Amino acid sequence: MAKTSNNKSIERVALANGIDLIGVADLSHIDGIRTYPRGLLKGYRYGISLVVALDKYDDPYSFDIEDQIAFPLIRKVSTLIVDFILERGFRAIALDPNDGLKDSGPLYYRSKLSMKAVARAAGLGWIGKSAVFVSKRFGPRVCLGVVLTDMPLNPGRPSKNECGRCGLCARACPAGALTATSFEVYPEDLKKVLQRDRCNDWLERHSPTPGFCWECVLACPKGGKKS
Ligand code: B12
Ligand code: SF4
Ligand code: SF4
Repeated sequence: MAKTSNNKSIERVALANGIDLIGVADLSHIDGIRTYPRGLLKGYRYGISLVVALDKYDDPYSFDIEDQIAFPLIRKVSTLIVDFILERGFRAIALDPNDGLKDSGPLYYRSKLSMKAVARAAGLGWIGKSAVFVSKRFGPRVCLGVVLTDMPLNPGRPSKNECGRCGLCARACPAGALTATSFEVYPEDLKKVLQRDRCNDWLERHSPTPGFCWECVLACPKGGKKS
């Protein structure tokens, strides 16, 4: 009963402040995942996944919607949720939605924790052949946040992969960075699915709007599209 009311209270805080979808992952479902630091998940039982849908904004893919709108919103709501949980005597920390570890070198492609993995374990969707998280409701056109906590909560059930035989994301990628490889939960070897250097190189040097690209995301037929 306490768990259910905790879920409801946190959901209320999130939805009232602009988050479109929220879910709870039992972290045992991502046991063994790489984190920085290594013991990041120690003492936490749940990952609260926060989803901001992008289609609802006017022309969201023509400007840096992540830095200007979605990430600031996720930071604000993550802080509200952390405060709410701390006030009730439990532990909580927010991860930054742009938590890449370094600007260059071997840790460039690493973050403290994969937010896609938490969103999948929460039952909000799956990791697609595009290597991004595909939400059941909004498709992959979303940005993600995560709050870790030990507050008693009811977790969701991890989702199944629904990509099937589709491969539209790979066909749309201007950098040839995606291979359209099938997998069920997550790719054993991410390099076989996404060539990160190709993607990153496109983002940085060739994209018409330097720094970002949404082609694989926009090609995906999943989730309700605005138009
Ligand atoms: C570094 C980074 C990049 C790098 C590398 C991408 C990569 N996949 O590694 C580059 C610059 C290439 C990049 C590109 C893009 N990115 Co980026 N990126 C990140 C960042 C900061 C870290 C990702 C990371 O940790 N990578 C390391 C690898 C190991 O982890 P991963 O791919 O995330 O997750 C894998 C494992 O966790 C594993 N896994 C899953 N479950 C489990 C369970 C267990 C037990 C285990 C062992 C493993 C496992 O499978 C996952 C899929 O491969 C995240 C934010 C975050 N903290 O998640 C945003 C993030 C992934 N990016 C995002 C976006 C939107 C993009 C782009 C569309 C560009 C853009 N417009 O901003 C492209 C998409 C490229 C693509 N097709 O994947 C969004 C994705 C939203 C979504 N729908 O999923 C995120 C979540 C940012 C956010 N806060 O919203 N990105
Ligand atoms: S973000 Fe662009 S370059 Fe990177 S995988 Fe997607 S379509 Fe390809
Ligand atoms: S475009 Fe198709 S293959 Fe790619 S993530 Fe979406 S459903 Fe999966």
